[in-house]
Amino acid sequence: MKELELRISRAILRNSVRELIEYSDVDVVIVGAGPSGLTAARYLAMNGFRVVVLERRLSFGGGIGGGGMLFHKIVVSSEALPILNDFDIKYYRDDEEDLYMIDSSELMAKLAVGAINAGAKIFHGIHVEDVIYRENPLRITGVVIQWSAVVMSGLHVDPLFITSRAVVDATGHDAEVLQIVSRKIPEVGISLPGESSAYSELSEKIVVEKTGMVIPGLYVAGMAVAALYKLPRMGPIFSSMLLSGKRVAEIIANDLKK
Ligand code: 48F
Repeated sequence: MKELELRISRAILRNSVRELIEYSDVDVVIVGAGPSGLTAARYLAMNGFRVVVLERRLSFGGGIGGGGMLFHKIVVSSEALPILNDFDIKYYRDDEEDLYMIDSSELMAKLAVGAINAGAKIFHGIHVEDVIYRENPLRITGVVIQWSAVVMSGLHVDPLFITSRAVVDATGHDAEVLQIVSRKIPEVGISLPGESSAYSELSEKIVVEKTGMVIPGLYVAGMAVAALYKLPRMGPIFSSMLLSGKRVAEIIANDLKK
């Protein structure tokens, strides 16, 4: 019998590499495992699409964990309750306001469980550093990936690629994928003004309305929508993040089925 150390290592390498090869070509790449990305992942996977979520950190939930100024409660309005029910997330109504309360830990955990149980694959510690594009007609056809540890080390290491029929920028306030596209493919004409100051009620509405395709193959959801269209920020009310994730999933499902 070989040493256990060798058997452990070979089992991890064999299974990880097999899956990385399997997920090197998918229907949808979602960049970011925050609330919008995880919600989109569940609804797309439930619809039968092969979905991979790439998250540069070693955790789920993006901005959920910080709650509102580190308090452990998240707020949603009644519009998001059907999504909470779909994910089996517990909530209750505030004593005084028509707002619904969720523990941030439960929201993070159950959004991730919901996405995974629906069949989405989530890889942690992978940083999306660029996109793949083709001309005539111009289209985004995948992403360029690197280990987050390599990015943090500052070493010069060439990346690898994942091809897909759709890429979703669900990277939050910085809209990192859109920033890259606006800088590196100027001919697509994307400019990124960044979000505006707080106006929660307005922002909750328009973020969902403006969710969708940016250019063929590239979609935007969550706070990245606000960065793209200079919409106000809304703070720790998360209805529009969940609704935006669901909406982008519906739009992509419709586009890919054509
Ligand atoms: O920031 P994040 O939670 O985005 P979101 O889904 O939700 C925004 C809210 O959390 C909150 C808010 C709502 O009221 O204002 O901020 O729009 O999650 C984005 C995730 O993307 C990851 C990042 O680590 C985070 O978990 N991410 C960002 N850039 C990259 C990335 C990248 N280049 N590659 C991989 N992951």
